[in-house]
Amino acid sequence: MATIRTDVSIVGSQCGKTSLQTAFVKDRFDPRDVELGIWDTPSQELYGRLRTAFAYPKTDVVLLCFSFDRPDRFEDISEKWIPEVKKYLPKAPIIFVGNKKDLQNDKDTIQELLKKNQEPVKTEDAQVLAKKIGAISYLECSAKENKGIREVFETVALAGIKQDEKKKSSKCTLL
Ligand SMILES: Nc1nc2c(ncn2[C@@H]2O[C@H](COP(=O)(O)OP(=O)(O)OP(=O)(O)O)[C@@H](O)[C@H]2O)c(=O)[nH]1
Ligand SMILES: [Mg+2]
Repeated sequence: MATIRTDVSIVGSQCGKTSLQTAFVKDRFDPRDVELGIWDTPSQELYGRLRTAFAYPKTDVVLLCFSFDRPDRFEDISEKWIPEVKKYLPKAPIIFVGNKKDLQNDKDTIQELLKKNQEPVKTEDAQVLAKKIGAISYLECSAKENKGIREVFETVALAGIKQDEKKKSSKCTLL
């Protein structure tokens, strides 16, 4: 079987994107038949052009991430990332990912957030948002504990295969 190339952009506000891709690469796991091109995008505004000019034009699948210990950044998903992704990548499937799962029940994190009258992001809230934004999957992982990383990239690979099939079948229709 020919190798399918899937490019995935990892986006989200300073939430562990680089750690996620590093954990995956270290694991050296390569889903069979899919060659993954991983675009670990910088989230800061200063680098917006790096995402839109370099990463997005090659993107087949989007990994949209948040982190459990930053409930104050959770709204960035609807306010910043979804509008940007829908504008530049209207056809790309979105996989919604909760990073730093280890901090969701971490005592220190809970205590620190409580001081600001906040609490870690709840799984149920993330599931609701996943539906609202039309994500094809919602997954949780921890790069620190190396948990759930493989599943994230397996889901990317499967989405890449589906995208590839779609592209091929639309080409056939044209012929
Ligand atoms: N506890 C915990 N910390 C993590 C995890 N993943 C990343 N971090 C920490 O979170 C911080 C930010 O991680 P990065 O991977 O640099 O985040 P990023 O999304 O790439 O940030 P930008 O590139 O600035 O957008 C670092 O200090 C990491 O060590 C995790 O799974 N658990
Ligand atoms: Mg980074």
